[in-house]
Amino acid sequence: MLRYVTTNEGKVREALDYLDDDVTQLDFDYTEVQASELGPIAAHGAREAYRYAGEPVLVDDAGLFIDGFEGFPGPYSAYVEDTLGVETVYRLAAAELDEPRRASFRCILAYCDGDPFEASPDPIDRDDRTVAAAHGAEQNAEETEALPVKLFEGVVNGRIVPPRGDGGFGYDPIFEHDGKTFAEMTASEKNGISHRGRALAKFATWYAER
Ligand code: ITT
Ligand code: NA
Repeated sequence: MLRYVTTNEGKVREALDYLDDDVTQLDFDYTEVQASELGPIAAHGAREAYRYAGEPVLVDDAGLFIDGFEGFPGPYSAYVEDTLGVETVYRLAAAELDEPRRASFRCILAYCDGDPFEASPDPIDRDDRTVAAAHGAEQNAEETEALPVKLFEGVVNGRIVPPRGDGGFGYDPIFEHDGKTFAEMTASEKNGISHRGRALAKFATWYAER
């Protein structure tokens, strides 16, 4: 059975649209290593979650990248949502940036099942490895780092707008794509074009062929 590793119910609802009934949520809060990109965070999370679960795992790491803020909040999106809140992120962008305030949502899915397969090039560089090893000290850090991980990326472009709509979750109300915010879209509309939907479609194709 495939475990979708996240503490976020919103992600699970979207993922289940792309994956069959054989998938269940694993509510596991893996260590988020500090990195400027999502790949290393997701890869480390997938290895840690696989060691924890002993079953195939798919980790979903996502974030909002605002162009005019050099990608902020990016990998820190969850922290910034919890501390400042989405509305404040909009107000900061409105105060500091000219229209159209371009941004993108990015999602990286990281798959690990302990089997050797053609893994993605390891996205964790040497500095991140040290951090990851320190966090995973209670496990066998070296063995964990050797686990192959396959990454799938999805990106969607849009712009930061005043909050509209009450669907979705997180930053959806302030992210507009094609005239609608993600929070104004139906679940299937969002899933058809979103960063998560795109990454899930790639994963589902690869997984079905295994
Ligand atoms: P897990 O790490 O347990 O999966 P999380 O919510 O902390 O749950 P992330 O670390 O990936 O997830 O943080 C992503 C942040 O970006 C968080 O604030 C989410 O609300 C937000 N986010 C992710 N996907 C989103 C989406 O599709 N729409 C709006 N906001 C999203
Ligand atoms: Na998180």
